[in-house]
Amino acid sequence: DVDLLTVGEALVSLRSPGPLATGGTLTMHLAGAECNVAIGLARLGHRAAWAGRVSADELGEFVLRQLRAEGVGADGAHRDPDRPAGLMFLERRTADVTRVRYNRAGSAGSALNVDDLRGPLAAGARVLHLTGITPALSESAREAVTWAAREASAAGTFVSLDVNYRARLWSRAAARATLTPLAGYASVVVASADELDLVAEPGADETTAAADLLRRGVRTVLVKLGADGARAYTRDGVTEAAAVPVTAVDTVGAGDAFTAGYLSGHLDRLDLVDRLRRAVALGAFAVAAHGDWEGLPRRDELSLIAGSAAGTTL
Ligand code: KDG
Repeated sequence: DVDLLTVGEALVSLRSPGPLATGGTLTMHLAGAECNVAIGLARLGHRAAWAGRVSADELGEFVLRQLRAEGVGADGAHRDPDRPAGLMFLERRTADVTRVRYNRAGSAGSALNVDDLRGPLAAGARVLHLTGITPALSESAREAVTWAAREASAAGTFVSLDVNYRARLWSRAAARATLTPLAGYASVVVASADELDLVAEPGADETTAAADLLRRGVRTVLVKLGADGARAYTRDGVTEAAAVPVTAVDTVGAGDAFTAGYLSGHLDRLDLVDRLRRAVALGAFAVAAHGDWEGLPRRDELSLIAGSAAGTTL
């Protein structure tokens, strides 16, 4: 069995350095929140696997090659001959504003279903990581993610859920209806402050939402605060971690990196403070480099920015 299994949609991300409407050069990258987390863990030496549906064409091949190149197990990937790859365009509209556009309706990834996940789940994993993106993609994907969470939690597997609300995919009310019960299967729930009420009562503030989740069996509620670091709620109280100060060049993927760092710490059996330290360190690596995951560290690189002075290493 692997350390971490994650399931979701792997996207082909096409990045434009300027306005999309004027064309020009696009660069092609693997994206998808769950893939980002799997890569973050694999870079740190954990055994990570991804399961989902990819198109049966060159784009699907690209996705699988990227995952394998990063050491992520992809034996649980199904090649779908009938559906195209999900695409994401990232348009750098100004130096500070990046716009996202999806072409993913009806994609191979969105056709994920329960049967796709039976084999990967039966193979076993210490951690099952899920996000609130995949259940927004289709009815069958929602069923698949809910089924996987229920099965894993019943088997005593540590389930991680990153709320990851995507307003372009569904309304807050629809997200809440699916994600609130889903969070009940999780051992750790990761959210930004404005996502917490999607897994609790509408309008619940941070403390109330966290208390509610802990009452429902969640062991740790992690609130991502960006440049302000993070807060963790457990039965023992609240623990805070400051962010690692870096020059941010691209915040896409920062949340996934944070989650990967936390789960790496969990797998290494670190205590809460050190799990949070690794989480904010990975978040810093992600924002300090372009790309969703390209800048994530190998284990021997962790100390490069974690509290050490920036500069040239001779
Ligand atoms: O967290 C980064 C993700 O948002 C990106 O890789 C694409 O999964 C993605 C999504 O659906 O937005």
